[in-house]
Amino acid sequence: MIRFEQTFTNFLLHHQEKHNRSYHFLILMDALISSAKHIEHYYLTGALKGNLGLAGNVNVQGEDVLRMDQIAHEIAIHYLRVSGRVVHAISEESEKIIPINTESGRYFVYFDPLDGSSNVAHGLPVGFLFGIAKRNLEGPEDGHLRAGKDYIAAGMFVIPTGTFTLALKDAGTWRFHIDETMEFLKPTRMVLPEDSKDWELSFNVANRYTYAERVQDWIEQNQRKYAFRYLGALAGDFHRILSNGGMFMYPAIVNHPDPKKNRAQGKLRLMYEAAVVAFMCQEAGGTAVDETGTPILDIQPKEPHQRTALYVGSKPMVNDIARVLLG
Ligand code: FBP
Repeated sequence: MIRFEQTFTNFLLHHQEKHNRSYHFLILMDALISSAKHIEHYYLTGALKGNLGLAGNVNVQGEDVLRMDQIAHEIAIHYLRVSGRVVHAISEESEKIIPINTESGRYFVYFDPLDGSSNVAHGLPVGFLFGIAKRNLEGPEDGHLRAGKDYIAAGMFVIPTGTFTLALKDAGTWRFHIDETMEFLKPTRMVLPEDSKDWELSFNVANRYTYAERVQDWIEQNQRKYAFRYLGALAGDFHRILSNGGMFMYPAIVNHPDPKKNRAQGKLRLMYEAAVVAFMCQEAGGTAVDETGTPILDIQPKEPHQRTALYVGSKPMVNDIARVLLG
């Protein structure tokens, strides 16, 4: 007896039908999936083709651009363009907002084509993160930057693991696995486990003594309760949190011995990193806040590459540190 699993396309078709929605979103998702498969191919062959090194220039964040960052960006922009469904896109690898189908487009796409740059040179897991918002179809559209709470979907591909996780507004967070025919299959609803027995704590321990005193104190009081895990790529670390529960955090750096290395605004980017995992976490029963205890999804972005501190995961744990942050 051959065992057949539901495909992603079939899953989304039924979702759209059930909610009386259009086919436009399917075309956009097809573009994102084609991008991820293509990026995964380049990443898997990166070492052999010598694509895992530096590109030789610096991005808007002042960071050395990796050859793979450029390749991943180029691939994603190509497929978003040919989808004909995107008004404009914001990419970690482009300083400016990228106008695409400004008249006929229906969605705004905010993405990080290759998240986890410190893993690239080693071919270790990285992520393709994206958030999607919809243009105003009832009236004039001014193209303003959307807060996470206005996203209609957000997702991530953990590359090269063949896993894809997608959250749909008010419809949950779903994980899919790729099969030998390169099809994403077997929709599995992700709900953060209530039982804290497997909960994990994930942060860059090297930064521990650069955090605010109250964050350091919270870590001191709580660290022995949880297993500690850190992959160094948000997509990979959050992938674990979605399965096991717990919290991933990238707090503000405010006590660095070299003041030039302080990051009072946090490191991660709001629109295509923090808000993406916050949206998926909320649809999976969790929550996410910034350094002031403000919900990440409520933060109205002022500029495309705005940074934020991030605390994301199981509600009891995030709410516990949020109380400390709120002071
Ligand atoms: P990039 O998008 O430049 O990779 O930065 C984001 C990121 O790599 C996250 O994926 C990860 O959680 C964090 O930065 C790791 O930072 P650090 O190396 O300081 O721990």
